[in-house]
Amino acid sequence: MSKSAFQELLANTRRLTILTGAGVSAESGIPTFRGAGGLWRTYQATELASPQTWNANPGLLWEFYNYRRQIMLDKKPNPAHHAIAKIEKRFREENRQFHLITQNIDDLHLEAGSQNVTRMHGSLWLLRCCLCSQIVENRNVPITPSFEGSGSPDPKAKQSNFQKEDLPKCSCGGILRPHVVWFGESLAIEDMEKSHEVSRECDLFLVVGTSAVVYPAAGLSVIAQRSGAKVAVVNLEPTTTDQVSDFNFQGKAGEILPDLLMVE
Ligand code: BV8
Ligand code: ZN
Repeated sequence: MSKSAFQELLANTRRLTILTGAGVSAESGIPTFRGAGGLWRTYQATELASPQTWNANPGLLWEFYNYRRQIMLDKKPNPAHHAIAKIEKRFREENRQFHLITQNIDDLHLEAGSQNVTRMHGSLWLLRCCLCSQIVENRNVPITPSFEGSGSPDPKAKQSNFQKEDLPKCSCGGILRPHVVWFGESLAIEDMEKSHEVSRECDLFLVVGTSAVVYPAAGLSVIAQRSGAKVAVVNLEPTTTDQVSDFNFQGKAGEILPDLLMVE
């Protein structure tokens, strides 16, 4: 189906839900997971992001996240993030429902002005105490002075050897970890419930820049489609979501979305 058919549908949509993945931040210069950028040193990002790695070597995992926080310092929202924030504003002004579900932890959607956002996998800028579970915002780069200059993705970079005293601490004395969802960890129940609700109840479900490999996020488009929503995909490449999609727009999100959502 064509762009004009999509735009006709968008004009008559009462409830719009958008799901984004790493591809929406690619044009901001942030490496995606499964592209070439998915490697850090000799590890796949998906191998590192696990409680097993944390328990075995919290210093290595903090090096990885310290690096990802560091590369965010000069990154900005791109036209895809701005288009999504603008269509939300239009829906709010026209009393129509909008919700954004993102798998990304870079917070660029918030920086672009998106408000109704569920960050299913957490945030690079939130830390959680392993002892008292307190969640704190923390924008220190490096995360602690011991991590100054650490985190190089170069496979030949010297292996980290951080001690507990090098790691960030909570006011209660506990060690602070990134407040992100690792593989094998459950999502926050309120995020799961909200994501399911807005996928079930929308008329139009727009999926932008995700390889649809990671669950439960990858299952949301099926929930939307089964609940009667139309599904649209914006991606550089074919993904499994195409099996349930009514519309498919191949290309860069930053180039497609401002025109597709008519928020030039
Ligand atoms: C869980 C945070 C219950 C950390 C991340 C079935 C049901 C339930 C669980 C599972 C299941 N099957 C398998 C599992 C386990 C696992 C899973 O899904 N594994 C995968 C690898 C098979 N899921 C979990 O563990 C989840 N937990 O379900 O709890 C449970 C509990 C115990 C045991 C079992 C189940 C937790 C998953 C969350 C993991 N955390 N991130 C961090 O970021 O460091 S996931 C990580 O991958 C990122 O969040 C990322 O967003 C996400 C998904 O990747 P994408 O965003 O899609 O990025 P990717 O690079 O893959 O693709 C980019 C796409 O963009 C590409 O298609 C590309 O073509 C496109 N693109 C690129 N440039 C552009 C573009 N498109 C448009 N424009 C461009 N310019
Ligand atoms: Zn604490």
